[in-house]
Amino acid sequence: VEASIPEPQREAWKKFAPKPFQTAEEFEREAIRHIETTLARSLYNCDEFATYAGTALAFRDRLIIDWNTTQQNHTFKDQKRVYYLSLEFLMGRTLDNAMLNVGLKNIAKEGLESLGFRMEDIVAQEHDAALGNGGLGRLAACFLDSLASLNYPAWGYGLRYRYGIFKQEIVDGYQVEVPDYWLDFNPWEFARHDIKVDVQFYGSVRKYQDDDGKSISVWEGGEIVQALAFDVPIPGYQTATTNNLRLWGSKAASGEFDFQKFNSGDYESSVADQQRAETISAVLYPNDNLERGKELRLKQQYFWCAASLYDIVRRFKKTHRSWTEFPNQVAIQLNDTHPTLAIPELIRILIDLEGLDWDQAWDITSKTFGYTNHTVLPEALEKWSVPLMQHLLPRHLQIIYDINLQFLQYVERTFPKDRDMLSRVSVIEESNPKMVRMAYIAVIGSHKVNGVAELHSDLIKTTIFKDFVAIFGPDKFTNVTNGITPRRWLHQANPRLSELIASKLGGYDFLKDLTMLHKLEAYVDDAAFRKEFQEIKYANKVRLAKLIKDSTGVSVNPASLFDIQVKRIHEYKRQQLNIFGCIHRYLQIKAMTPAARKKVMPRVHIFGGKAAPGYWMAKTVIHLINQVGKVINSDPDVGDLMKVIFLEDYNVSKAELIVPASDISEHISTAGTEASGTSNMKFVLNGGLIIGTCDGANIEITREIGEANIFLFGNLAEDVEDLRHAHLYGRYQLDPALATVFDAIKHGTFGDASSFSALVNGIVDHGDYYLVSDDFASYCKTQELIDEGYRNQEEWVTRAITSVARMGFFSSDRCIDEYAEMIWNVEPVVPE
Ligand code: CBF
Repeated sequence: VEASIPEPQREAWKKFAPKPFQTAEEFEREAIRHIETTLARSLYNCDEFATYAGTALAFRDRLIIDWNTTQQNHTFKDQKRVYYLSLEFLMGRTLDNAMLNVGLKNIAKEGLESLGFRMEDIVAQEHDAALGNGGLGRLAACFLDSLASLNYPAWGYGLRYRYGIFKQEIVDGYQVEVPDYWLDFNPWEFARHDIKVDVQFYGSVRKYQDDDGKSISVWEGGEIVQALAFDVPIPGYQTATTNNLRLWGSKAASGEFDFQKFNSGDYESSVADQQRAETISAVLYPNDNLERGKELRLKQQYFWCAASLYDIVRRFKKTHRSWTEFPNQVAIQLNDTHPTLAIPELIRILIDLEGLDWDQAWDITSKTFGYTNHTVLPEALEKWSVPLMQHLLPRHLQIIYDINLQFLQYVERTFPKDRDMLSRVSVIEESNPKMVRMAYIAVIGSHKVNGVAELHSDLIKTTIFKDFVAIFGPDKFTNVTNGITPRRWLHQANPRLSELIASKLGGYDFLKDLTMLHKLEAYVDDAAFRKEFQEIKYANKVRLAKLIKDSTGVSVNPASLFDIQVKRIHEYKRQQLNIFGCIHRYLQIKAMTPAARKKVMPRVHIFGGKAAPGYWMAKTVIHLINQVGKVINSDPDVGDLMKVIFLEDYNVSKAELIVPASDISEHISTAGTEASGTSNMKFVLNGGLIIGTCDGANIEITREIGEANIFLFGNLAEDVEDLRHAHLYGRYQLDPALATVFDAIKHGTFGDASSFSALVNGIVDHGDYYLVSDDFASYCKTQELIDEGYRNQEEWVTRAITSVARMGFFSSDRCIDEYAEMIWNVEPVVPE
């Protein structure tokens, strides 16, 4: 209040308050003003990058106006807010999305053309904000878009990594990681120099009794690192609501370097504190579905949770409500277990700093949090060693012990005869060293736990959280099937398809209510619609063929069947199954007569994705794909019948080009391993069919679009355990076609065979954990069905259009409404 303009002067302020641009001319004026005055460039010195920067700054100004109004309005309305805590936000580029969401892309296009620039070239200047690894981070970004579009008062909280996910280069067929320094020019963030939070690490806990005999804990000593807020505006689609994403950067608490050390000649250690502090937010850990237990990662997690909680509590305290109101004003969603420390942190704040007793603090905390589980893979389940936790966060470890004690006492009372249950559900794993099981804290400390697709939500209840279902009852566990934002993944990525749909549906309302797509089924037999639908797909394939040529030098024929698998490289996602399938196809073509070859359906097999730098087997898969491509793409016997492409540095902006260009995409994880998958949804929404296993959201996609429109294959989740057993006890036979593929690899057809021996041996000798051999025959058979299906273009188009029409369920807007109703209990706020 003290900082605001006094009432009598407000009229003067309002008179001069900035007005958002509306016309192409006003846009041009703003862009040029920024190019000249903010960037100090001139008419004679304005390239595409400067024009991007001017355009971005002009749009940023627009966003800020709505952002300020939204934040004021939310403060004024004082409704319950959602806080989405995610260690990853894979945002991609912002400008295109911002232009479309505020509905001014055409105006900007006109303005840019009159300055002599093409919109595509300008948009392409932007560096991706790649603060995530894959599905989990991109889901968070889609959710932010939906939260704003649906007018929910919501904030995202994350870390402002100086380096996002590494840039991938392919050198001699191998992945090489190059740092991604994305912050050279980032117009979309605002450093809030006034919002700083001190975050404590290490030290010790002193306990004493106060005059009333109450036990008091004081966490003292150790080291302080400062969290500095960077805010990113998140505009909703066709609404003035512009929410906030707050990312924390780390700084030394003292701010500057140590002058005394500097003056005494100790230059290196004079900056050591500063560097150590800044390291916390320096890099995104590049592991997807893999936890390595590194101390710096735990530091990142606490740093971010502590700063976010401080901020949330500070905002709540401004309203002077009683603490019991906290869960009525605040919903915090934990995106995976990464923010689990927020639970003991809130308890610490309530007990140690606000003086509440345990029962009150626990009641408030457990009503506030919801937890989303994204994986059942054992290697991805977070555990932290007790000695490390004791060292870094001594007070939190005590609180975790207290949570565990209360919980185990309850379990003992409820299941007095089941002693084993206590060790199974204990938050502390009795290993050497002892480990803290983060997922268990997240389950115990949240009022709802959800999985991200039906099969996955069922699996967590029967596997990793089985005992917890018995303890808390089934109602605590629920499902919210993932979704994607149709704004980015249809309207922005595939503008021609979006326009075609709008022309039939009477406008773009389907982008706000994706279920409206069902009306497209009426056009499935409309010849003109079908023709245009096909032309759009072809044009998108031409666009991708150009990207392939530019980045790999290989020419591909856009009339071929484009078969795409783009996602993180991981054994469970089974890119190895795909590349073995390619080799099998290649060997078949080689064995054919020229007459038989004429009947082959030409295909381009496109791969893309990053492997975690330390994940050697995934890197071997990348190497094999590149080696196979090298041989096949230059084999004159094969020509255009088959090409194998590895597109380097797969990221969000490349996905926007790749996804609309598929005929078939591959979602072929071992059944029961892919929690949901979201690229499957993106491909189908863009008129591509999919080949997939009965896994994750593939199952619900099948339910929605119909079995006739999807190519399912492979073993079911319920059979996986038995099959793995069969492998271990030698009761299985290697698929003969796969054996032939392995022979070709072993004979050096694709270069040094020893490079791939681990990959082959993992299947032949070491249990084939991902069941590649078991699914190989049905995979190859299904690929043949795809070839046949694609030959009949009329039927193929019918399937593709029908599928698009039935994808309404997979909008992230539907997810957000489900979270809001079932988990958060929040209502939208109508914008002013
Ligand atoms: O729920 C979003 C996605 O999260 C993951 O990427 C993850 O990191 N655990 C899963 O692997 C995906 O299945 C899921 O779609």
